Amino acid sequence: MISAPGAALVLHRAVALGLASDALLAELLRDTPWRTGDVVLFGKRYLQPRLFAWYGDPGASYRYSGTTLEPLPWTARLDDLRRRMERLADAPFNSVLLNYYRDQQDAMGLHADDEPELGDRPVIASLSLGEARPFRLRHRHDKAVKALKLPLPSGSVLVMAGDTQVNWKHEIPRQARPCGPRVNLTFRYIHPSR
Ligand SMILES: O=C(O)CCC(=O)C(=O)O
Ligand SMILES: [Mn+2]
Repeated sequence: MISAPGAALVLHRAVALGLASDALLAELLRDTPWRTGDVVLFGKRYLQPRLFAWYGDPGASYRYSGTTLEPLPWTARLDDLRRRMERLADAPFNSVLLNYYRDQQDAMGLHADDEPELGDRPVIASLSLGEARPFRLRHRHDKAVKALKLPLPSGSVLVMAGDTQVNWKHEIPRQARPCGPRVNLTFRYIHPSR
């Protein structure tokens, strides 16, 4: 449990993934059709300093710039991870966004996962593999609340729930010091009809 006013954050360290976290990282780096491009996903423009891939159930598509980004079908590995994350977070997931931060220059800007497709109080399970990049959280409404900096170790899962997205934004800042690759998987539930 991480103490942050108006947020529900639980960090699980060393979660059972079915294989070692470094083996899983190597497998995902090798097998994922990583892409980049001019895509807006969850309100963020994806000409980004990182690569990504989007998997999910057939209905869990995301509309952007008049187009629909269809999810790739679940691989056996990602489906197995999805079930593990559902048990851990006690919530259903029908999609996963993979982000690949190749080195210290790859990053994700400050944002909240508060798009209507995600529903009002989304449960998001965030599995980190590889380099333990700092995950920064800032309160959206109260400047007096101190920012948080959580290193997310390889094999850890951060579950964000409750009003976390209403009250906080988060980011993976660029780093000055060289670092190795990191892959993050955010398991989400997309409401197809919204
Ligand atoms: O890489 C991370 O830990 C965060 C990813 C994230 O915030 C997102 O995909 O929305
Ligand atoms: Mn996010």
